[in-house]
Amino acid sequence: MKKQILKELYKAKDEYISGGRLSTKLGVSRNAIWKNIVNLKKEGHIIESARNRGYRLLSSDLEISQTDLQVSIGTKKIGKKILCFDEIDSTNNYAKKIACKEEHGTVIIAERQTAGRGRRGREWVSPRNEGLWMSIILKPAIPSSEASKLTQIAALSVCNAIRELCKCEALIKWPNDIVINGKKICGILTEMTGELGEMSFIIVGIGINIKTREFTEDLSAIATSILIESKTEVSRKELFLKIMEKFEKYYESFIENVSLESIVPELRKYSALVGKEIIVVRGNKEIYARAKDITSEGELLIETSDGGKKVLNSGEVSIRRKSGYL
Ligand code: BTX
Repeated sequence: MKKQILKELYKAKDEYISGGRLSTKLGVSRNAIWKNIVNLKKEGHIIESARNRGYRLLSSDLEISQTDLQVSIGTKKIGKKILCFDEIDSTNNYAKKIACKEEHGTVIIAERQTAGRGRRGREWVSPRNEGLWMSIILKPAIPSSEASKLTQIAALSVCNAIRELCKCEALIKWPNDIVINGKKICGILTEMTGELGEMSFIIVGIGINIKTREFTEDLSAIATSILIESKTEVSRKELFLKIMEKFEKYYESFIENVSLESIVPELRKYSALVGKEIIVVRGNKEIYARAKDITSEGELLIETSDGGKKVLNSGEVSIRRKSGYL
């Protein structure tokens, strides 16, 4: 009912729509309408209530608006609830704070992050309006050892969404980056909490450079954006909706089959590493190897110079191509 009311207010644009009209149209009492409006306001939608006139949706100042995304999204659970911020330290930090009381699938989006994080405390540069900086709260009943598979699900969702909407040759640099023409366009940070092999929630943080025209000197050698690569501006809203749609599909299949099998062929097909000479960096140790395959578990199979085979299953490694970042 909440979503239907939101849709009606959205359709009315800047006009007021009375409680009576809403109640007749949606077949519920005026009291039920009022209760749902209170909840929508609590969720952050900006709705004005005026005596004798009714309710009116006020447009948000944000370029990406919670209401706009929420009425447009077609998913069942992922992104059903969206919280948008103008500025935040890190969407992953915020998601962790609220995850206990929020429903599965809730998404946090910020126009800018002041302390965006990569893995192991590294910084993720997240300038205002230039990208999609977001985190998904997930509550799957799976053991913690399976959590890294959600990074693969997110990676394929972003990779395919970019391929479809931007006509760019996006590839997945296992385990957590998406690259175009050898430069990083997206990073994924999956974090979890839980005890004794059971987890209470997982946060999948996704950062995508969309409209950035220029990177700082230290990033320009390794980073790129969709605008730079495709020379066109993709709508952040369209890209967001496409990623949510794909993520939900892959996620549901993973939970249902307790396996990544349905997406492994595409993880292989779009791998930036398979067949390439790579350097695996773990702490200050470096292993020279050839990336051979993505396994049915979404791990990276490598062959070391002495012919030994190894499966890398943890995100706690960094991969470099022998020549530079990729
Ligand atoms: P990572 O540790 O694999 O990559 C971090 C490294 O990437 C940095 O050390 C830097 O060299 C480079 N880098 C930093 N910013 C950018 C950028 N905008 N584009 C390309 N390269 C960059 C990758 O970690 C995981 C990043 C996840 C980011 C999302 S954004 C939403 C969510 N909230 C949050 O705090 N993090 C996640």
